[in-house]
Amino acid sequence: MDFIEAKKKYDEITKKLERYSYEYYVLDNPSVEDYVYDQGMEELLRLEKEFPQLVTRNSLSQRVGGTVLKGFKKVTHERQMLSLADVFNKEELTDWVNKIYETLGKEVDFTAEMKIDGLACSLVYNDNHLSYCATRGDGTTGEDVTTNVLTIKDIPTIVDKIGRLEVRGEIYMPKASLEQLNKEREITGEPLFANARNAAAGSIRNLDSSIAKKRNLDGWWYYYIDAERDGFTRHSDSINALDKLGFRTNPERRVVHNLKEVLDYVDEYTLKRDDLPYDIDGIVLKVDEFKYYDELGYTAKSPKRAIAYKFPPKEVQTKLEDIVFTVGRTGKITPNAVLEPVRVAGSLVARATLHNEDYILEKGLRIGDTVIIRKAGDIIPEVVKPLIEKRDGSEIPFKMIDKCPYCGNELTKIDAMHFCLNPNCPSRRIESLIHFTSKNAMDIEGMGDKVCEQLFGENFISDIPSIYKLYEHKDEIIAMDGWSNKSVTNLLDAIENSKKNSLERLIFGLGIKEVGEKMSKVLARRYKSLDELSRQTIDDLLKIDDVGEVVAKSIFNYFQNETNIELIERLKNSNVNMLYLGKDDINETNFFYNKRCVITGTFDRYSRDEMTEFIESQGGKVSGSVSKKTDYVLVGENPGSKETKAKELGVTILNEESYYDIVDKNKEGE
Ligand code: 3BA
Repeated sequence: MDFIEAKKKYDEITKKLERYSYEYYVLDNPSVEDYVYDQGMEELLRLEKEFPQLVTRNSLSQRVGGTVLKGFKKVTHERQMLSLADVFNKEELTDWVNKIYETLGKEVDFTAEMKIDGLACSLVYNDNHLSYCATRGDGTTGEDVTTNVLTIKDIPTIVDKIGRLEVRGEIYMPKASLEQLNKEREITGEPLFANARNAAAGSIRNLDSSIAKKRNLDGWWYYYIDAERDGFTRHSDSINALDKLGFRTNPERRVVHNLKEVLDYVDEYTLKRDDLPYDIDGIVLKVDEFKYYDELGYTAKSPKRAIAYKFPPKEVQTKLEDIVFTVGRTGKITPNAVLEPVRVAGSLVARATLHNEDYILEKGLRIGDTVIIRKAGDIIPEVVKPLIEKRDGSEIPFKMIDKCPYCGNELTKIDAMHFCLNPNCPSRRIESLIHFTSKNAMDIEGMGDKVCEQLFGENFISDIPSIYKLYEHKDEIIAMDGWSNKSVTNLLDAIENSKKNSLERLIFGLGIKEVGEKMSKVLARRYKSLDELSRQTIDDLLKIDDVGEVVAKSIFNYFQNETNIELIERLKNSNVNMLYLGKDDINETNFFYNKRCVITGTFDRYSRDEMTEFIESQGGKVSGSVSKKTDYVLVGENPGSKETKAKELGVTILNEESYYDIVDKNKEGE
């Protein structure tokens, strides 16, 4: 390879890795397994070795990684949060150990510990009190996630330690909680978390702290910064001290004294890993005695005193028997792999999503192929690749369908996805039923996807209004397998109760394109009845702040459509409530009525989302930047430049206390 070729390859891989990294750190939603990233990185490093001129200050190899999100207050780490270098097999691990021995001129002890699959965070205490908790971010700057972290039990807020104490570790979601959460998300139709890290990160980096509270998170604390200053000489001693101070420290840690003990520890936990109640993705080894740290030094990104041994992913082979298509509520066509059932990471896998046409073509899958299957994060089955050497010529190359498998309608391609845009497609109708009954829409308990599918399959329900006629089939349902008088009665009661829901649930449940949960609330609050909403022109709708052309058109078109008009009429005839029942009545006696507000800094009692919701419920508006039109700037702790700007422009400032007074007054009035 010449330099030009290498440079081209180098740039290509960099671009790919940057995308993976963005998906991982910013979206908390990686499209590939860690090892794909690792492989790319390895290749990059190989190229750099061969062509050192490739390395620039911007090279991935020179960056620590991660990105800081908007929304949380930024925190600069007093000590940079570095990364851990990785090894992927026992040979590389052995080399690493020997290198340490060589550098130091003797054999030394290591602490071996679990590599928790979570989100690295730093807890900072001053004179006994927790000051804040920050995520790692890009290593230099993280996000202040204190409010969220305080929802986790067992995080000490007071410690017996004068002066500054900084403790780092990993916040994670136990396996059982992740399973439960994904089960719930499956029912409500939300995307599943691919692994424990994403789930933990998604919870901690959510601006709404009530989410973190519900998510059952925990922490393991593995790094006592300034332990040496505090008189400790070994990592293991410092962690024991953290334990005494009240931090949860992982009990699997152990001091190992030589290479054999290192490798035995790895073997032991390769087996025990599945029995732990939390996910680990490897093992971390750290030189135990602090006195060697300086001598060992650092690479651009990580301290040489520590290494992560990463477990190989669990993969199995099976046959790709067929590729079948499902149609989602929006008409999106998803190809799915039908697999010869195999056991992977503890459960039987027979299906795996193939996402879209490009995904299949990129992997070059053919029906009849022997394929490698893996569970991304031990949860979501994924087809990794075909084994080309196992082909016998009978395999059939994949061809995307051009007609809907349910209604025969011509498909429309938008970006990489195919859609069936026939609103009457039977498969879309069933998805629309599932959506209508789901938790955040009409919340009809006992009517999840399976039940919807069953009732639809039996022709007891065919579209949304027919749900309210289900009672006509009561006896027939009772007679079906798996149903009893009681369970059918419960279901019918739940359906009856849903008639009383407030308008926003109905609007969301109708599944109008572009109208999500939040928009449904805005519309319900503004128009108070479905009739009023249905009368709005595109221009009327465009007057709403968060409504653009696309949304306005979609809402307008929905109410022009004959099928939809008839559907709403039938719902009315079944006495489904079509009025907004929210008790916040917006009027000019409200403090924030018609006021434009800007929030800066953190407030003890409320998250930013809660404050926004309150101000909006009073008829006010919250915006991001201070201008002459701003009525109030709400200033919490550690405000940003917005406070200065407010003073400059002479905008009224409300401090924490005044804001709480306003909220409290409002409560008294209720
Ligand atoms: N130990 C992650 N870094 C870790 C302190 C060093 C370190 C980790 C570790 C650098 C785990 C990089 C992010 C970071 C604190 C920097 C562990 C784990 N040790 N057991 C050696 O369980 N995932 N991650 N965290 N400082």
